[in-house]
Amino acid sequence: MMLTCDLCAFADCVSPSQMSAAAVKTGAARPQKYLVIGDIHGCVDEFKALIAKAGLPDMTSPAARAACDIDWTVVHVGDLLGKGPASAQVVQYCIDINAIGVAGNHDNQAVLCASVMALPQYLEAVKEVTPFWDEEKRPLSHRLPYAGVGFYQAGTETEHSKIAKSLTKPQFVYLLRLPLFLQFPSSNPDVADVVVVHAGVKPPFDASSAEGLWKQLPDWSVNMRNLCSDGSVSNAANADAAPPPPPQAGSGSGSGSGSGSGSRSDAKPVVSAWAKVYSEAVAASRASAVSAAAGDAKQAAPTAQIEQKQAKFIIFGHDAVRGLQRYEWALGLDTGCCYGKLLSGVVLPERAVIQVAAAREYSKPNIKLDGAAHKPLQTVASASAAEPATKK
Ligand SMILES: [Mn+2]
Repeated sequence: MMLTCDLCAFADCVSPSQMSAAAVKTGAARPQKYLVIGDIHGCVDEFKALIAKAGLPDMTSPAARAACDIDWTVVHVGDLLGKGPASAQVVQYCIDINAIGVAGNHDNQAVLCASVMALPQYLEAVKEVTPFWDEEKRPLSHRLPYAGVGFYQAGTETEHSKIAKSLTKPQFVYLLRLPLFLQFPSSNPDVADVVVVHAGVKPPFDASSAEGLWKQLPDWSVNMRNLCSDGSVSNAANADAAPPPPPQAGSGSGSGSGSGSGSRSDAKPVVSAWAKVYSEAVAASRASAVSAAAGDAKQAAPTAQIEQKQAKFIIFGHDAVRGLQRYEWALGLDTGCCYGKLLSGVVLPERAVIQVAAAREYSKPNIKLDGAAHKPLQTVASASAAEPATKK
């Protein structure tokens, strides 16, 4: 059954109200759906507005949730706090609606500050999360999945130390329990499983294997934005805006082939959005597996099975400069709400993108944020809807 969205103009976008009606018509058991939301950064009003716009019931009310014909879960991609007006309120609302999510670099900054300051409510939270540990004698924060945070000097006042002081014990418990990755096994055999991470992954990424998952560094999970042609990771926020290196005669560098000759020390490696590289690598790998299977079914079948099992659709945030990033195998949801742009979310498994505009600019960006990827979807005439990635 083909449905079209009444919220935006995207061909692959189906509004939750229509999905709800479809579910009732088929008489299926109450379907489970997720609303995955990009970097909220203290924008509590837009957070609530996006949930309402997506058609969810009052998620703070167990009765309203039970009465809904869809079993909804709200998911965030991290960076609940910082930059915006109401950091603690966003964390509290996540608790109030049982939202799940992953740790972002700003969330980690507040936890790090609390640890350095030994805030009483933070120490109480650590006792609850790790009852056997005496945080005051042996600070545990560096052993939790919070690598990659910036340095905080004891005794100084920073944006994140102020936020940390405003957080309660339950809010610290919530932050301390945020994982670096979440994975949703797809209930639809034709739709890929979903992985949620704040910043990114470094390919090759095999989320179906514990070994592959833990080869990812926590630093990458919360901080990375780019992959370089020499294979290294870069956190730069404005990599695309940087002028390309001057062409070197005869070097053939900068072609973007990804091979990365890297022989010239004065030639900077080509930098790409990690998600673009990841998505293209997954697509190419699956295409070659399929063609190999056609050529020699006996030999290639195991390869095809591995590709089918490993390929994950990755949803992430952390990259307000690039804004909405739609690739075949990845979706970037940080559309700079705290900078006065948009808060974006996606409904799973349908992958309907839903957005609300920020009420105002809460924080001044030191970077340029006015590309097509920061405008509401329905006004982006040239944008093409990415086809949902399939397991086939
Ligand atoms: Mn971030």
